[in-house]
Amino acid sequence: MLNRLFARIRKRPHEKERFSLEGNLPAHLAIIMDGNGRWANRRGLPRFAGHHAGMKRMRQVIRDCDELGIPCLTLYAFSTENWKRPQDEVEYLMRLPEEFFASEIDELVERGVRVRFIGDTSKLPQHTQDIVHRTLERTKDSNGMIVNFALNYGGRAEIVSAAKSFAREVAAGTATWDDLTEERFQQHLSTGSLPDPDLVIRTSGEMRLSNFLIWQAAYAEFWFTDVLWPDFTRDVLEQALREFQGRKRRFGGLK
Ligand code: V07
Repeated sequence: MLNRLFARIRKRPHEKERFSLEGNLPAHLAIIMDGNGRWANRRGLPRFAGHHAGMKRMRQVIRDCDELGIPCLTLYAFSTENWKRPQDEVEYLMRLPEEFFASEIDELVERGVRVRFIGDTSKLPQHTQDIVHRTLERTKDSNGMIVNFALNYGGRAEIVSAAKSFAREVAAGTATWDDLTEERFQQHLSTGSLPDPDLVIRTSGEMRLSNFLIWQAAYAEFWFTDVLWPDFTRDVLEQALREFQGRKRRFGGLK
């Protein structure tokens, strides 16, 4: 799976890389895009302006990751906890996928991006679910980078749902409890056959996992920055990747 992913993405001749990361890139980068509200507050803007700036930054980071050759990118767009926010803010957030789809889908298709979703999308407003389906439909024949949106995602809920899914196999007689291994269980998670994230980035100074990919990130490297998500430039991304490579170089031989 990994080699296939890398082979598909590897070096497009017209795209100059600013530094060589060959062989040392994360196969799966996961990002907690925090600090959009704070970014707006600091500028005296309403919170929704921060979310909008965050969406624009996300678009740029997808491009950056594609150009750098990162095969799989997971973005934590909306957690199961985010429903607790004021209703007008939640409504605004639920409109962002539509705006993103309207402005970005052509470029995503052009880049060959395969869009995936994790999380319980059945609880999203119907108009947001429609966008989810249209996005999947438009990118289903792509074979480039995977962009995985976590929408109404929670790691514990995902594990419970995987446990139920395996239990159903046992109830149906297609498995026995003796068949349950880590590998088998993992297949019931929403990330399915994707590689585990090897680097998790969280912006805005918070140093917690907050129920994000809690099973999958068991062996991940973590990189935290005080930079707020709307200010997460290519330079900051490259800094994270360089530090990731440094850690791999120092510890890789000892494993
Ligand atoms: C959201 C912008 C990014 C920063 C974090 C919170 C706010 C893009 C999407 C999206 C989702 C599905 C899709 C296409 C785009 C999105 C939400 C919030 C809920 F198919 N940004 N973004 N969804 N933010």
